[in-house]
Amino acid sequence: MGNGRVLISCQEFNPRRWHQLLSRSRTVVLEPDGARDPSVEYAVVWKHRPGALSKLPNLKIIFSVGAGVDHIFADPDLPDVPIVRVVADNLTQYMTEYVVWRVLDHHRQGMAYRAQQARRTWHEPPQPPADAIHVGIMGFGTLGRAAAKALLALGFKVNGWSRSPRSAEGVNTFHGADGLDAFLGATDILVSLLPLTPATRGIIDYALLGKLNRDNALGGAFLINAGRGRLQKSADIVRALDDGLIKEASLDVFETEPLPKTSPLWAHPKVFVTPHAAATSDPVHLVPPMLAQMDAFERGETLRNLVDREAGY
Ligand code: NDP
Ligand code: OXD
Repeated sequence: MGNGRVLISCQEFNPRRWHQLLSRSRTVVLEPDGARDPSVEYAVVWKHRPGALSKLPNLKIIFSVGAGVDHIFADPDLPDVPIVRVVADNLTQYMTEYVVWRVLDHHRQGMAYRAQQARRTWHEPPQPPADAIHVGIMGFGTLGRAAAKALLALGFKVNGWSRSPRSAEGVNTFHGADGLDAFLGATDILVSLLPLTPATRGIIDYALLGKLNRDNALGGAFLINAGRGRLQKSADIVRALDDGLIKEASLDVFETEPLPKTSPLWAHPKVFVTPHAAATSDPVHLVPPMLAQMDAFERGETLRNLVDREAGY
């Protein structure tokens, strides 16, 4: 059993299974009892209450339960300790599946076929091949690069957009604000896998969607957002759909979650909604590497998958 205790601080999420698995090698405490515990050295968090970590005098590391860490930076009293995010094959695989599923559904005209089936219509529209379609991955990081590989294997053309220059075999890469318009103009199906930061908040708006390539084999542009809800302006997406800037959208994330029952996205015939389920954090796969990092840290080794506080991801 390692020495440093672990505080689990979560909202909107039941940490029972995380507690069980972490307890196999660490003493685990919960709020409110653990909130001021001087023997707590690690915090495992998901949307923790602002200020909840500020009373831990010996906190050494914050572990995010997810790959995204915007929920951590929402805390104005965040202690100045390293933050470790999730990078795990299991989560990457889930996200790759989601992206491939949604790209193929738009490419193979799933929405049109479902509408036809409801009308009992037997009609085969023209089907462009994958290599006629350019998928643009906005947020070309761990998840974006893995999805790109799978899409390339299916024959799609792939573009990637990141903050700094990146290269990947077979992918046409763009970066920075200066590269954004060229990236969008070369993209038929936009896949957002960006983190939510001050620089990316609200980036998916009407103007951005208008820059996608609509003159393509599918007869229009498409949006898939599995990054974060606050990257997008939902009202702009609805307007872009209604004005024909984009043909269809698959949305896994929303400005407000759960998506309010009153949202027009639920009933929009061109929108496919999933409840922030693209890539779930499975504690069976994510707790062992967390525990291994705690042990490695106590042996004086360097931490992996650290968040860059200045960049916000
Ligand atoms: P990474 O940090 O590995 O990748 C982020 C990518 O976004 C990088 O390529 C980065 O550029 C790029 N980026 C960041 N800021 C900007 C910017 N201002 N302009 C252009 N590019 C930018 O993260 P992951 O791939 O692991 O995860 C991405 C996001 O996916 C998470 O932050 C989370 O929000 C979301 N997510 C959603 C899930 C779901 O179930 N819906 C599940 C898991 C994650 P650079 O390469 O230069 O650093
Ligand atoms: C994550 C998420 O960031 O589940 O991992 O959204």
